[in-house]
Amino acid sequence: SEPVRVAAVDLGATSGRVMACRVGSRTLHLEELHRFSNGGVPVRGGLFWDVLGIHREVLTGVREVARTGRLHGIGIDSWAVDYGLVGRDGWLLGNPRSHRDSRTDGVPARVREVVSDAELYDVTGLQQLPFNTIYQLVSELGTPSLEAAEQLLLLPDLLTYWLTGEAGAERTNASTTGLYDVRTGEWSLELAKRIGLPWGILPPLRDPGTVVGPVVDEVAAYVGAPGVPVISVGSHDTASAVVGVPAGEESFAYISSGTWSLVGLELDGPVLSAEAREADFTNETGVDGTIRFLKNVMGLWVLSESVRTWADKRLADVTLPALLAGAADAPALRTVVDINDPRLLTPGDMPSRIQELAREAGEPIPRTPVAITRTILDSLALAYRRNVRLAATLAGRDVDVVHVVGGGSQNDLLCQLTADALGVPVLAGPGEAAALGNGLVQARALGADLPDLAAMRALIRRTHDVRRFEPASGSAASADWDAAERRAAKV
Ligand code: ADP
Ligand code: LRH
Repeated sequence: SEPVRVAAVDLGATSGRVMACRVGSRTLHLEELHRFSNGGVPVRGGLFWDVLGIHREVLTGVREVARTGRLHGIGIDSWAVDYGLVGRDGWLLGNPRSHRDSRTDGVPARVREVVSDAELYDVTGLQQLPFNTIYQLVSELGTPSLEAAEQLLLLPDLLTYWLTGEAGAERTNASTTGLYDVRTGEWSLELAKRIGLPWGILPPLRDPGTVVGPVVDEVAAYVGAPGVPVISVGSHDTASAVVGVPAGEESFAYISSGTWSLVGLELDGPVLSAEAREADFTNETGVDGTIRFLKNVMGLWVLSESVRTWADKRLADVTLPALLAGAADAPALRTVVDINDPRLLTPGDMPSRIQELAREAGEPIPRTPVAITRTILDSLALAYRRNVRLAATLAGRDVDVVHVVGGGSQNDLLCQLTADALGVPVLAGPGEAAALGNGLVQARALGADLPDLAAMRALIRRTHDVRRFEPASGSAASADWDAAERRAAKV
């Protein structure tokens, strides 16, 4: 069949990009045509997204794709859980908040008084993250905007609404809200009613891979592409990234490594056992009815926020390449901390927080940017080790290899540490797995012969290089990680 060329819009919490993705029967090509930086905007104690700015960047990028060739479709994925509220007249009510805003402090405990954690997990299968949409909404109860809200639109759905005029909720992202029944694949209206949320604002659900509609006239005129369809993709960036994992027949775990690290397995159905709940694993819905059984690990956010802090202090040589080169030569596993400590969630002076965690844990305190960088990477690898092993045990699976995708797959030191920590090979790349997953799902909706995820992944393997990291051999290496794990467990 004819190759298709689509715009894959992939919005991360630290950067957004618009790619031209060309998909043929034996070819798959990604071209980055627009990239912009993204981040929370602090105002009056709140942390917001500049959503109109993001919309404008999306339009700029899509126009660039249209200017440089044919444009057959547009698909948008972004980070999960955050949303805008839309009023009766269709206008956005207020500015969407970032999940790193502290307005949800104490809210999970209030919800727990009405619905126990066990009941909640049994319906939604989600990790208890304070920023899940359900908690953000509860924090808004009684506010003028929630009272006036007619629809809740998750961020990629909101941007899709502005492109097409069609409101809806794409399933992979809906599954991150805490209001979605992971077994039935529908909103849990009963849950919403029990905690007093206005359940009528939850829009109709749609599957990834359906055509939402053509762009509205104003968008068509701006990008110069009348009638081009917007296609719903795995609109949760992690769902698209997992589509983009170039796995074959092997028993694999994945780490979608960006601002967050999402560490887990692809399964056919959810694991809702008490053990999975106690281990705080999430069951998010993937493309083609799969389940993403994973743990949110704090991720490279801790490093990027540290770099930002050092840059603000005008410290010399604190660029990422210099820090990583230094960290590669620093002593291994000297200091490990609990990288998932909730104090690392909000923006701020990350290096001081890392030092504080080390002090509390009785670990040597890292003093220099390089030492702190090494502590972050060792601690991330340790968290990957713990959670890949936990996922495998909880799901009754083996793991022979770990695929790392996303920006973090370019961090050689972290990939090697991950292989060493787990004692299995790491396959790193593609760095833009989410954009590939986005483009492939669009291509299929437009008629490409990609019947299932296996076919999509085979095409990625054929067209993209993957780098292999072998684990360090020898019992001394694994004994070091065992000892570090015991130290971390005492934290
Ligand atoms: P998101 O989509 O969440 O914004 P990305 O997938 O773009 O995140 O990953 C961003 C992270 O990837 C950065 O914080 C950085 O740590 C890492 N990264 C990106 N490029 C490189 C590189 N060339 N070398 C090392 N790390 C990199
Ligand atoms: C990664 C991600 C992750 C969510 C978080 C809010 O970008 O979507 O899967 O938990 O952002």
